[in-house]
Amino acid sequence: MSERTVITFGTFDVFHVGHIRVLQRAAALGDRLVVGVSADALNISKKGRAPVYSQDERMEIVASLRVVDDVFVEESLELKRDYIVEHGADVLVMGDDWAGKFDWVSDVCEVVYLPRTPSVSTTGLIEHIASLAP
Ligand code: C2G
Repeated sequence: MSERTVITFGTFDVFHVGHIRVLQRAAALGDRLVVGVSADALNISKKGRAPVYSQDERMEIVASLRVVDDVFVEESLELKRDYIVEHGADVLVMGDDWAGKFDWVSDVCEVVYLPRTPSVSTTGLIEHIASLAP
């Protein structure tokens, strides 16, 4: 049987335990995990600010993980189907904050939404660190 490729997407800014857990659970659904790391420009246009870590730094962190086989830059949310086809993915995994949002790619692959890890977020960490400043 051919290997099963899993694809997932994210910003992975200020990398934390919620990020590693979703990547570990995604990897466990197949043989190979490919990760689209969102471009700085995509974050600026969608969230109105640049990530704390640059896209090169975020790509380097995600690529270094044992559960990750390949990384690429996600330039646009609308290109999801193209990325899935290009990387030969059999399954798209997203955290359930995106539940239902990417069902439109289910013609090219299976779509799975995994529960988020509670009580940890990049925004929360940034606020916590900012509160430590004198
Ligand atoms: N995540 C999680 N638990 C948390 C925080 C994040 O499981 N406590 C998951 C998210 O659900 C997502 C992944 O970690 O699957 C990356 O989260 P973000 O970096 O916040 O990614 P986001 O900006 O939502 O992705 O195509 C999607 C875009 O790339 C945006």
